Amino acid sequence: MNDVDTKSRTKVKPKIERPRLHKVILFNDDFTPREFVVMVLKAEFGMNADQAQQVMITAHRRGACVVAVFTKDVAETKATRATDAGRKMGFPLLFGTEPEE
Ligand code: NFA
Repeated sequence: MNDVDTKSRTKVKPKIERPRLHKVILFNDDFTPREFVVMVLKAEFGMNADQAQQVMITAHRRGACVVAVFTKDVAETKATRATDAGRKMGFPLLFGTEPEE
């Protein structure tokens, strides 16, 4: 075993890649009350009142708004939880995810 050369003479460049991040997107609808959207943004995404209001009103005016970016698993879990919070109350509130470029 001692005479087996295990030492690589070729330099291997350690290629560390950060995990791709995924956006959580809030979509507008005509039914979910504004205050409820703000409440969900605060509860599920840790936003303060001003941040939540800004994201809600942007989605309301433009049709959709990026809420935040996370790793894939976290983005999907949060989007599901936030969407379920609306569904539980009978609202069509929808959060989706999308990989960042
Ligand atoms: N458009 C909804 C309303 O006027 C509010 C809303 C904003 C819903 C953002 C979903 C997303 N009650």
